[in-house]
Amino acid sequence: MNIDFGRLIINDSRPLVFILSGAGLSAESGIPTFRGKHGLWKNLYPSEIASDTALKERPEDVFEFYNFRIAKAVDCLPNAAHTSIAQFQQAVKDYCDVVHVTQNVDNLNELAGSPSVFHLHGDFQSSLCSQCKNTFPRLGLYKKNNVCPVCGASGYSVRPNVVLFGEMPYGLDWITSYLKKVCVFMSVGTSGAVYPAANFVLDTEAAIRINFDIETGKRRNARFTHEITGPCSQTLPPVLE
Ligand code: BJW
Repeated sequence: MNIDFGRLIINDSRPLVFILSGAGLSAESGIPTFRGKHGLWKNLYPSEIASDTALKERPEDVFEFYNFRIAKAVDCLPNAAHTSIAQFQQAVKDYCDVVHVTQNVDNLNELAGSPSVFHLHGDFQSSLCSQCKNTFPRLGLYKKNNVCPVCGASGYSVRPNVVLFGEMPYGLDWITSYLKKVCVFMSVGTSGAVYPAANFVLDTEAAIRINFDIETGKRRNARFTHEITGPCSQTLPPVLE
C-alpha cells in the first residue's frame, strides 16, 4: 500500500530504514561539529548566536557567523560515510525505502550522489525572506542590504534558510508518522543535545536502533539497541555495504 507523507510517498509493504545524521557525519570532511572536543561552539553557546532572538537583536553577528561557516564549507568534499549512504540508498531502492533526514545544512550528501536527503534544519544553499517567507537559492554572502528577489524587502530580511533555536524544524509532521513505520533506525554523528531530533529514537518503533558516534557511551539513556564507536567514515561503510 502506498502512504502519502506529503513530500514523500512510501510503500509500507517494503522494509523502511531511517537514517538521522548530524555534524559528526561531515566532521571528517573538514566541517567542524558544534559541541565536544573539536566543536565550533566550545567557547560559544549555540543558543547565543544561532537563535531567533539573536537574529532579531543582533542580526549582523548572526550573518557574520553564517558567512564564516559558508566560506569554510566551500572547499569541503564528501567523505566515505556520505558516499556509503548514497550507495546504500541506490543499491536497495528496488526493495527497501531509505529515508535520510540530516540536521546538517551542508550539501555533502547531495555531492556524494544521494538520491534523496531531507534537511531538518534547512540548508546553506538557500536563503529565506523573513518578510514574505519565500525561499530561493543563496546568491552570495549575507549583508544588510541584500534584496529579496520575490518581495523586494531588505535590511537583514534575506537570511540563511536554517532553523535557529526557537524556530520550527522542517517536516516534523511526516517524520513523526514515518518513524512509527520504520524497522531500522540509524543515528550517525549527532550528540542528541538538540530537540526534537534527539527524541526521534524514542518516537520510533524500529526494532533495531543503532548509534554511530566517534565517542562511546554518550547516549546511554537514548534507547539504542546497538552502539558502533569510531569515525563514521570507517564504521558506516561496512554496515551499509
Ligand atoms: C562523530 C565524528 C565522526 C564527531 N564520526 N561521530 C525539549 C527539552 C528542552 C529544550 C527543548 C525541547 N524541545 C525543544 C527545545 C528547544 C530547543 C533545544 O533543543 N534546546 C536545547 C539546547 C535543549 N530546540 C529548538 O528550539 C528547535 N525548535 C523547536 O523545538 O521548535 C518547537 C517544537 C516544539 C515541540 C515539538 C517540535 C518542535 C530548533 C532547533 C534548531 C537547532 N539549530 C542548529 C543550527 C542550525 C543551523 C546551523 O547549522 O548553523 O542545528 S543548533 C545545532 O545543533 C545545529 C545542529 O543541527 C544541531 C545538532 O547538533 P549535532 O548535529 O548533534 O552536532 P554536535 O556537535 O552536537 O554533535 C556531533 C556528534 O558527532 C558528537 O556526538 C560527536 O561525538 C560526533 N562525532 N566526529 C562519528 N567522525
